[in-house]
Amino acid sequence: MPNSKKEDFLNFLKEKNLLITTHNLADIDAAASGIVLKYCFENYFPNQTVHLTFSGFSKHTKSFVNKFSKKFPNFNFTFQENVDLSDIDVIVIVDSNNLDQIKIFDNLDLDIPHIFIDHHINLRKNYPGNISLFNMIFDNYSSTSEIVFEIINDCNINLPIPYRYFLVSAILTDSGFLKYGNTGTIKNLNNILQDQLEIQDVLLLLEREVDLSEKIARIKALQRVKLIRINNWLIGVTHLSSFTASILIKVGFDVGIVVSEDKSDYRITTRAKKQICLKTGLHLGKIIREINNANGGGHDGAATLNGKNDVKESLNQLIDKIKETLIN
Ligand SMILES: [Mn+2]
Repeated sequence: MPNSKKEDFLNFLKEKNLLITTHNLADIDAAASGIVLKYCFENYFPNQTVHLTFSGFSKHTKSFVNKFSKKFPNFNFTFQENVDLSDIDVIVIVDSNNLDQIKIFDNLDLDIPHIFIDHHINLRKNYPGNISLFNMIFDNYSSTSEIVFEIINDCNINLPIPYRYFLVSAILTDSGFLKYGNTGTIKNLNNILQDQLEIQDVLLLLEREVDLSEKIARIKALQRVKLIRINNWLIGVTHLSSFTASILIKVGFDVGIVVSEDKSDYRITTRAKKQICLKTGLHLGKIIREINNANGGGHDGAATLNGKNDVKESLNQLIDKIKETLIN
């Protein structure tokens, strides 16, 4: 990322009241990006107010926070649930570039000034309040935390150890433990770790215990999976209440699709192996963005769709578009 871009961004934020936020149910990358960026701004702009608001943490983030707090009991995870927006000058949104996913914008004018720092494919929606000149949206980064880390480096801020653990945890989760990372990811990891952190300690923080009911739910989801074969590619489609399509990939599918429904709301999570993306040009994020009457996006090998009422229609569109890519 060009240095001038970071400089312009930091200059613009000078002498302004700042608010940092992220998408609903913050994952580890979103939470780390927000918390670490707040630390950075507070040190770089010592005379400014910096607020941080989350609508809540995801299940995985909560279990991570529990373990992390045992290792670092003094670490401050606090954030505001409600912020008085009347004296906020700029909102910095991390790990999303879609205002539909940002809780505080539910009842807000979209023209309140905001900037995105994100690694998801750019939606290019023209929000009236977005100061797009300062957006830092780079989909060649495997996590937002890496972009945040580069900003911190530019500010010459020496990040305390717990914050480093948090960033490394975020990078490892979002890069699928480097499966979706690149050489830049490894360089960033090395710069954060230095000689002060032990990577095995980070892995312990990220271990996830699966409870019995979740195990049973997964097994049942596998029992009712529908198999679609296109040439030598295997697509698996199933229903499961918690959103993880990666179990289908582990079993041997090239593309996994998991549908979760809650009353009229539904969510479809998709995963694809790197192989199939490289060989066929499959890009789940792009396909999902083209689906009518639903909202979503993501990367080539991982993307999510949210919608209401018409789950069958969206699922059919999705499967048809995947088939089209694989047949050609
Ligand atoms: Mn992320």
